[in-house]
Amino acid sequence: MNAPELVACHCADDVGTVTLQHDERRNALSAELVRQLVAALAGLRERQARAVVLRARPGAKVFSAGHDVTELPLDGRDPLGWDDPLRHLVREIENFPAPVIAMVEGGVWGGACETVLACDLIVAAPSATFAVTPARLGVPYNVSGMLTFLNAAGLRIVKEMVFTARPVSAERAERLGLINHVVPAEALEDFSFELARTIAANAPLSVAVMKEQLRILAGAHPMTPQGFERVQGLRRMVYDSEDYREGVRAFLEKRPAVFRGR
Ligand code: YXS
Repeated sequence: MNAPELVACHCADDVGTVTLQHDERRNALSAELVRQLVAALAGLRERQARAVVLRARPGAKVFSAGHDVTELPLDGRDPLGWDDPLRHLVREIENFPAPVIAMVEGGVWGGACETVLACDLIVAAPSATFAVTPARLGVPYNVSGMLTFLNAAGLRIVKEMVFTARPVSAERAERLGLINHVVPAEALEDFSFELARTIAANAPLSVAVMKEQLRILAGAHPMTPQGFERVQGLRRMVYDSEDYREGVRAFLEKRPAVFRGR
């Protein structure tokens, strides 16, 4: 039996549209949904799409609930290792040879927040909110993920988002430069696709190379081997902790987590 279609993909006038449509799971970034998303991007790369709009269904209350918590490992493996679906998705967006525009309605949670911030442009309806949630679950976010946040907002804003795990409104996100535009919900599609068509009408090679230059420059942060190993050791202490297991279990049991700092 084929897997249900969790992602829809369409391309017209050199602009691709990828729609998340796993509403009953609030578009949680499960391995299967990410597989379909990555396949959609591969198809658009084949078709040489010159811009891509990534969206949920019109009127969505939740753009994406983030990493699929039921797939977070509790056997001592790094929950955000190189081959984790979320890491794979972020790299696919960053490496896609044309701008990806996140068109956001509703809540963006956890790993979905990083996914949206890894997009090249973000246009949001006033209903959009952005929450970075590792602290809510006891998850030790990974280094490249933290760099995605640091490239999207100033250090103090990143600290507030990761320490509180509280959603940031679209209005405040725009004011902080976290997103490009907030537009009324009824204008969101026209605005986003007009932006996409404007990009698609420009020289695709120039746009693609400038995107890649900016990716390389934005990722050019010195970190010594000792520094990286220290971070990985600290992260292992977290994902080996009782608090991490408690955070995941509490989510699955639909109850508040009780963290004891061990
Ligand atoms: O109870 P059923 O079986 O109907 O399933 C419910 C939820 O359990 C499920 N669901 C999820 N399943 C797996 N992973 C998720 N992230 C997830 N989120 C939701 O979807 C069904 C409907 O959810 P429900 O009833 O809660 O919907 P709602 O409309 O009342 O509330 C929507 C949300 C998004 C506010 C709520 O579902 C929620 O708070 N979800 C979790 C948001 C979150 O904390 N995401 C972070 C995931 S962990 C992650 O991304 C990274 C590892 S990290 O944390 O490091 O950033």
